[in-house]
Amino acid sequence: MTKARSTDDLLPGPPHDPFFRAVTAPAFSHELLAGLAAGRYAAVRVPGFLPRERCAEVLDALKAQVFDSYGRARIHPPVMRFGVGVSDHMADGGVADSYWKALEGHHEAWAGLGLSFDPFRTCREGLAAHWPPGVEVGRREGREMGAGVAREPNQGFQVHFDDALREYAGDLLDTPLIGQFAFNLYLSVPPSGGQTVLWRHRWQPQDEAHRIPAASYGYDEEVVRGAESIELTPEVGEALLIDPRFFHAVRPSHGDRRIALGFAVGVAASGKLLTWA
Ligand SMILES: O=C(O)CCC(=O)C(=O)O
Ligand SMILES: [Fe+2]
Repeated sequence: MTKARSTDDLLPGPPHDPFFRAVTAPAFSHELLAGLAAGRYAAVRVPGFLPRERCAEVLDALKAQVFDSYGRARIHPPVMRFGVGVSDHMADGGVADSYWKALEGHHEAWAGLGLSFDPFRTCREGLAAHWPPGVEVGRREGREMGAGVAREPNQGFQVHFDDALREYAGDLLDTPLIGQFAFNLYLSVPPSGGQTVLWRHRWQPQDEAHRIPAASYGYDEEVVRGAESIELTPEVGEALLIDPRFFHAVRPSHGDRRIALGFAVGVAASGKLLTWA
């Protein structure tokens, strides 16, 4: 007979999946990246990933800019952004020419901030510092994708998942992916709200009944009812890497702007990390 190991085991409560957990660490170690890809973790947090002064430099520059909004038919409530994301340029399961055109303006806009460093490069380098296959910005038909965007979901992100395999017909990048992550680096967080919530639920066909409305990226929260969840309150300078195939959401912010640098990360069969936005 097995003995209960602690009083926790004696208390009635919802069963817990020990692999559905967020770990906090001083760096993205090899073990953590491999564990996130393998499904041993749901999220990895690295507080202080970007030093305060560097966060402030990017934030101050961004605050002087006018943010754009994601396509409002698909993203509601609206999410503001500075920079170009491919999700606004999807066409027939592929990438519309408008994406490449928009990227030119994106490069000009980011260069116009006059930053002393390239924040997306710094994020990539920190992400892959202990990952020998390395990281680079992904390519499609030989052309380099966007490196990242600044996103401001002050009214939150609806419950959704991200999976390039399901969003695009064929491979989005020139290299097929065997795993995917979503990277966020928080530059400004509100005093209340703004939590990132992850549910231990991956898309299944029946979930489409909860999509709101037909063209939206989001699902009614009913879709994750009863699923185990993790709620994370981001801190300035923190980097968060999640498995975006778990349904996730961002709660509305109160009292200040919630601005994060973000990009998608794919794992190629070679192990190389490939980013895009
Ligand atoms: O801002 C966040 O914390 C998460 C945003 C999100 O949906 C993602 O990175 O895929
Ligand atoms: Fe997402």
